[in-house]
Formats: sequence, structure tokens, C-alpha cells
Amino acid sequence: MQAHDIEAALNAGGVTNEAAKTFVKQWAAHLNPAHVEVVSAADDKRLVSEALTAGEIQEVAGGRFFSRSYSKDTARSEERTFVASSNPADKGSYNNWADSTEIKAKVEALMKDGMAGKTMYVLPYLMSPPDSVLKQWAAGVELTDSRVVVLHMIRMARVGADYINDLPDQSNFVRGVHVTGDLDDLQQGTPNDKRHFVTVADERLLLHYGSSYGGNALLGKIAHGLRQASYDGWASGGFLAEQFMLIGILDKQTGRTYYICGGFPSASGKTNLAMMHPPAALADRYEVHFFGDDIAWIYVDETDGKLYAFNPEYGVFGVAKDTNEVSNPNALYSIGENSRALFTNTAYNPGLKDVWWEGRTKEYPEDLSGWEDWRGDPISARPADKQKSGDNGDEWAHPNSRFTTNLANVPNISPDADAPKGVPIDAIIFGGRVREREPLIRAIRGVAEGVYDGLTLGAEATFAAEGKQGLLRYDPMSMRPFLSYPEAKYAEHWLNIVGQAREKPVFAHVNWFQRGDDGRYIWPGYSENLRALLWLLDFAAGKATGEESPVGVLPKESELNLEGLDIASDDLERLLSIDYERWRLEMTNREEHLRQFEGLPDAIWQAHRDMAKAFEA
Ligand code: OXD
Ligand code: MN
Repeated sequence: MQAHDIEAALNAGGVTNEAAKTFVKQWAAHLNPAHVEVVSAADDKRLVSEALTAGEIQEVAGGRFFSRSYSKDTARSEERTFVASSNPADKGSYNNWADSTEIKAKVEALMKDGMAGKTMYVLPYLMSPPDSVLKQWAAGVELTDSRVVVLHMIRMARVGADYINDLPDQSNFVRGVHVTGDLDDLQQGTPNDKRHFVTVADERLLLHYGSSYGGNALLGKIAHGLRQASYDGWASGGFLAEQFMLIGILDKQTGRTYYICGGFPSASGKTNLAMMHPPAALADRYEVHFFGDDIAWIYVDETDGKLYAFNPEYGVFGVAKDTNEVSNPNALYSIGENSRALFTNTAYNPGLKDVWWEGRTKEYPEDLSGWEDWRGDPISARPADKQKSGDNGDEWAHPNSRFTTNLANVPNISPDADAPKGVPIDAIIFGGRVREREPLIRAIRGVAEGVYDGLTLGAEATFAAEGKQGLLRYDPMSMRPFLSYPEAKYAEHWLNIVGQAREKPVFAHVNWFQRGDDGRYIWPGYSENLRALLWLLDFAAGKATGEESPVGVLPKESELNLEGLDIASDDLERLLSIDYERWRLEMTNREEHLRQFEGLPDAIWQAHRDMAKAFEA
């Protein structure tokens, strides 16, 4: 394309920001697209109809849509994700650091002419509520060659030229380039894997090559909202960007809303928690308000000294598996009729225009006709024993199949979701998926102790399968795949930010996944989880004292509101106590985990030593 045609396209799209125009022109020269088109959210209808005509998406009844991604491109690829900078001191244990000069040259070469014959979509976006106090870190421009990615971005971020035209510093936006690449020729998963998902953190530049799956290709969400923002928050000293859900709990009796944010490693129920309904017996008194299920930006307001948080996203990119009327009725509503939700890699029935995933209903759809699995293969063509086997590999929907929907569709969205300051945080919680050791909830006194708890967060999964029972895959603050700078500095930054708050939040660790000797979950979970959080708020207010333990304060049975809950007393006792032997083992594992992080602040080591010592007493 000629420079003047690109200029004309930018003008037609309403871009007046000269720095953005320069960025687009430079990359257009390198990527060589056939067309350039600036996108705003108002283009959704037209783009959906174009994508339907092109067969990139298909219709789901009730004004919703479905798409399949390439079969080797169905999840975030951690091993192909890099954080780059010009400073080798930015290398951490988990950030997969790369030298920015070297990796940029490599990715730029891979991207050369990567949009030939295609349209380059230009997406100016904002990762924050409009007028947010952290707005200066929130603007970005993503260039992408995928119309389906555009449809996701419109649901997940605020998209439109105005978000970059009115920037006080016109060049202050994150520059993102996404090139899908030839998915058949990327050698995914081999030693010659060509995929590169790079955050050049000290240049605020995102270069993603070789995928069109959401987690790799929606640059606003994870690359900007988490990796880049956490680096910016540290480099500026001003804020934290965390993979956290954020909710409000309204006590209708007092009229006060309490705000809780927290991190959970994947598949530990973050979306369900953020969207939960109170259990029936408590619904007259409490409401749970949704802010976000995946990202929170957190800072201290200098005027009132309080810790605030907001969700920078505009939508939900939720895991479909096991989403149903019991686990998450609000999620089902949010992807219901007229939501314009977009499903990815679920099972699909073109005749019925319907989608299905494992756990959507107890039984598989009775009549197999028309149903296609996530790869597009008819279920009825499978051997009979593979049609409804439930075995790994026989799933109808990909285990990481997703729904993408706008925040406005979530029925329990908070009336303060767009508050420019965010909301003041009362509690920060961490929760893993732990079979035996972690009680239902333990309150943690002290900021260093809370940060220590976050750094030692983890989930049992793969290691358990290898027979090392009880060993966690540690996932500090649930940020392991998104950490952008060294863990010791990350801990120090956490201590600084939360330390500045005049009113400190209470910390707690929760676990909804404890199992009995018979392997059954002993806590019912889902909406009942509210009971544990209400105890925490009582504890923070001094209305509950709990029982001291080496790992924090556990609720007394009498302090937990159990109205309307039928639970065996043995189970309850187990949920509210700890197994000392398992914990002693865990302390040794933690020490090894923390030792990786050279220069970890002494306050964190002290918290660790204090806990270890409490077990000796
Ligand atoms: C994730 C996501 O991969 O939020 O964590 O999609
Ligand atoms: Mn996430």
C-alpha cells in the first residue's frame, strides 16, 4: 500500500494521533498488508457479518457466534512467551527474559510481509475504565491480521480512535503487533517452533507471531493488561497489575459494600467466585457484585491513603468447561440470548445453531445428529465407545474452550464498575486447588505475611500425577505466566505499594477444594464460598476472633454462618483445622521455592521463618 492510502485509511478511521499514525505506517511498510482499516466497537455488526460470510465464525441461535481455532493453537503457550528488555537485570526465574535487540530482530524477520494480501486491522483501545486514574498506562494500539481477533478485542477492551486521540502525551500508548503467521507451517511444539510472543517491556512494544488463539493474540488482555502493566507499575513505582478477580459484597442490613480482590491459579474457580450468587439462605441480606474475573490494577490513592483496585478489562474470556446452572448461573446468563457472545472451540451443532461443552449439562446431548466436536468432526462418525466416553482426548469441546462476552452482559455487574478511582480494597485473598493441607480459609495478619502467602501460592496438579503428592506447582500471586521482572523485585514492589496504604487490607488464603479420604470434595463450593468471605470480613472488623494457628487464624465453627447449609460435622472439623505433618513438609518445599529468588526482601524470609518456627512450638 502507498503511504497516502494508509494515511487516508487512518483519517477515515478518525485517528488524529500523529504518533499512532507513524507507528501504523512503519509497520505497514514491514508487514505489507493489502488494506488498512481502523476499527471501533461500533463496527462490530459489520465485522460479524463479514466474518460469517467468510466462514470465520458461525451463528449460534440468539445472536451469538462460534469459531474454531487451528487445532494446534488452542491455548496460551508459556514456553514461547518472552519478556524482553535491554537490561539483563530484568531476568527473573519465570519471565523467560530475552535480550530485546536480539529477539526483536528475530521476530521482525518472521513477520516480514506477514500481512501480504490481508487486511491490517488497527485497534486503538483502552485497558481501564474511561477517565481512570491510571489511564496514562492504559492506552494501546493493536495491529492484527485476524478479523476474529478483532471481534474478541471489541468484547474484551474498549476499542475506538478516541481512546488514543485525546492522550495528553500523544506517544504514550502500548504498541502491539499481532501476525497470525502460516499456522500449518509453524512447527508448534518442536525444537524449531517459530511462534514468538514477546513483550518488549522497556519499550512498551508487544510483538506476537504465530497464533490466533485469544490468550496469545488479544494483546490488550494479557500482554498489556498483565505483563506490560506489571512492568510499568514497577518501573513507575505507582501500581500493581495482577491476575486477580475483584468483587464487592453488599451487606443490605448496613448498606456497606466490602471489596475483595485475589489471585487463583488457573482452574481454581476465579470466574465462578467473581460471578457468584449468595446461597439462598443469605440472599436476603447479601449481594455479590462483579467487577472482574481476571485482572486488577491496584494502587494507593495519595489523598485518602487507601488501596484501590479496578478491572482494566471490558469483558470476560471465560473457560467454558463445567460452566452450568450450579457452578455459575450468572456466566450462563452473560452468554445468553442477545449477548453477542463468541464461543471458541466448544462443540457445535450447525443445524441447531447450538454449542455444548463438558459439564454444560450432566448428560451429553441425547441426539448426536449434527453435533461436531471442537475439531469439526461429527460425533456420530466416531466409534460407539468414543461418542460419550468422557475420557481425555474424547472430549467434545476442547478443555480450554472459551466464551467471550462483554462485562455489560454480566447480571451482577457492580454499579461502580466504571468508577475512575476503582474501589477501596478491604481484603486480598489467595486460593489454590489443594487436596489436603489448606483449610477452608485462614486469615493472615501483616502485609509481609500476606505477600509471603501470595508468593507461595500454588496448585496441585501435574506434580501429583507424577506421584509427588502434596507438591505444588508454585504460582506466585497467580502471576507465574505473566511475571515481567524479577520475583525479588516483585515482592519488594508489593511490600512498597501495600505498605503505603494507611488502612491495610486483611489478607487470607482460601481453599474450596479439600477432599475427604474417600476423594469427595468436602466443601460444597460455588455460592457457599461466600460464607468463608463473610467470616473474613467479620474477622477484619474484630467481630470474629477465630483460632490462632501457625499458618494464620482459622474460623471457629460457631463464627461461620452456616444457615441453610447441610454439612457433616466431621467435614467441617477437617475444613477448619490443619494437618501439621503436611504443613511441615510444605515449609521445606517453600524454602526451596523461595531460594530461587535472589535478593528476596528480608521481611518475606522473616515471615517464612516465623511460620516455620511456629510449627516447632
Ligand atoms: C488465562 C486467561 O490464560 O485469562 O489466564 O485466559
Ligand atoms: Mn487469566
